[in-house]
Amino acid sequence: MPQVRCGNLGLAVAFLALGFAMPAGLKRYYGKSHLHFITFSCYRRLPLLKTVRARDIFVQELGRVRDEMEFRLLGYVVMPEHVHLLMSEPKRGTPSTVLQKLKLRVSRKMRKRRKLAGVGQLRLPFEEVGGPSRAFWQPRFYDFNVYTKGKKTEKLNYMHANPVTRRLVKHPKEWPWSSWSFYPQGEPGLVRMDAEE
Ligand code: NI
Repeated sequence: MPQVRCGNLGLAVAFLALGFAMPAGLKRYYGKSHLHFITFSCYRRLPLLKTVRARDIFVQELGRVRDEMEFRLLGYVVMPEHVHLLMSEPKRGTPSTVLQKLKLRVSRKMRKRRKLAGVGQLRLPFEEVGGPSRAFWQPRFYDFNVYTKGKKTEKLNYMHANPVTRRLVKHPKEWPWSSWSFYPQGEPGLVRMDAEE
């Protein structure tokens, strides 16, 4: 399902028609200058971001899409099979259009890498399990509006602790694919972080 407003509306209508409440995090609230805590996963939650290379590509594209669409990036973590972002709304478009672009850009880059690597060599798992569509991302994303300082801190702490909770590392500093080094030290990490306003 495309990450656009009409798509979400269609989803909302479908849920209402089935007599269900819209699942939390799928309903969009835009235009209130809130921050957005976004969560999205790799296709079937496969660990398609398990390599250093894949996570580096993701972070690089995240920075590029931020510059192009002009949103403020306040926090992130790239996990082996999912990503969290804390971001402002972009100058043009919505978090949905940002996610659409980012997901497309990253999956294209990953495919390009596969071609460069040559046939039969370095087969990425999504080729084997993703089938002919070679999907990289799970459709949709979860979006929670963040508009208090307390919630912002909570989400940042949650993101930075994620690799430790998952026992990938012992300390957040050992996982460079997050905004940890920026808080509160303000040290630059793999991608530039933005000031809140
Ligand atoms: Ni997580």
